[in-house]
Formats: sequence, C-alpha cells, structure tokens
Amino acid sequence: MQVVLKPAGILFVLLVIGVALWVLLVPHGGTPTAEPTATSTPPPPLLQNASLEEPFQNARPFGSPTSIKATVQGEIANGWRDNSDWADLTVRYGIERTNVIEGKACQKIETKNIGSGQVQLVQEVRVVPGKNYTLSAKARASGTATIELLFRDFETENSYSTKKVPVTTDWRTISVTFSPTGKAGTPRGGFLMVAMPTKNTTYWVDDVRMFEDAP
Ligand SMILES: [Ca+2]
Repeated sequence: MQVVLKPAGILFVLLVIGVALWVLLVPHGGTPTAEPTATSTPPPPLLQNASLEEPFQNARPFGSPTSIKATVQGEIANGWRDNSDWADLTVRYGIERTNVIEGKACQKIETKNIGSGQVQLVQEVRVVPGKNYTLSAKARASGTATIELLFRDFETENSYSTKKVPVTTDWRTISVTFSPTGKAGTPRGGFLMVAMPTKNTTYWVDDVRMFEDAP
C-alpha cells in the first residue's frame, strides 16, 4: 500500500520530528540538580589552649640554671610557657577572670624590676616551609606599652613577621602573617608574644591563634 502524504500530513510529520528533536537535543530547565558545594571547613588551630583558659600551672624558667637571670613566678595557662629566663627582670604570671575578651579566663603578665630584655610567652609549634600562616592575639596593658608577635625558628634563630604594636588599657587585636623557609619537617619554632616593658607594666593576653592560610 502506498502512503501518500498530503501537504498537511507532511507538515504534521515535520512537526512531530521537530518536537522529538527538541525533546532529545535541547537542554531543559526543571528541577535543578544540586551541584556539590565546596564546604569551607575552617583550618584547625595550631596552638593549644588558644583562649588561655584554666587550668594554669606553675610558671618556671626554662633556661640553663647557670644562665637564668629573670625571676619567673606565678601561674601560666596550660600549653604555654615562659621564655624570659635570660632577661634581667621579674615576671609574675596569673589568672585573670574578670576583664576577659574570650572564654572565662586569660593570661595576666605583671612585669617589674626592669633591667634589660623582654618577657616572652611561648608555645612551640611545627610549621611547613613555604606555607602561609596567620598569627593573631588580643592584648591590653595597664598603660601605654608595646608588644610584639612573632614566630621564631628555634634551630636557626630566624624570626618571622615581627610586628611591634602599641597596646593600651582597651583590648585590641594584633595580627601578622608569615611564610617560613627551611627544609621539610622544619622549622620547629615558637609562637611568641613579646612584651617590652620600660617600666612596671601589667599585660593581659587572650585569644591567641595561629592558622595555616587557605591556598
Ligand atoms: Ca580566654
């Protein structure tokens, strides 16, 4: 049997083919499929007890007994230690629970008998050469004073990203970034909060953090 298509029939067949091609080939809207979204997980903090919370422990000098010049007293937040033994001064660490900017406690640092040197609050941390790191801290003092944040490689004595800033009786945030050099596995170094008193001064430190920056 021969099928003869009249003009209307030809149009109908073309219409059907066109609709079929449109359905098959043209992308359509509809319910959007969920694209996997990159969840931005904050990097883990590299310092222990970043908020300088209790428990505190007895502060003590860490240098060789024959080279200790400083008098180091009081209580220091767990995970932190003093590194001022070489300085000619007295430093008394204590727990502050009243004027705190993060959590329930912070580190109080009283200095007196200032001869020379500086007070260094330290925590040891291992970093990866070539990576970028951010250090930050919140600090205040009993009067106008200066503190410094830095990372020091304990093996080479190289210091990174030293930043001396004035502090006052109000809490302020200090932040620095650095990229260490060295071979893999080093440097082993310390995050330091350095106070440089020229007269009897009390410092308070809280919320000290160190992060590896996102690439
Ligand atoms: Ca705290």
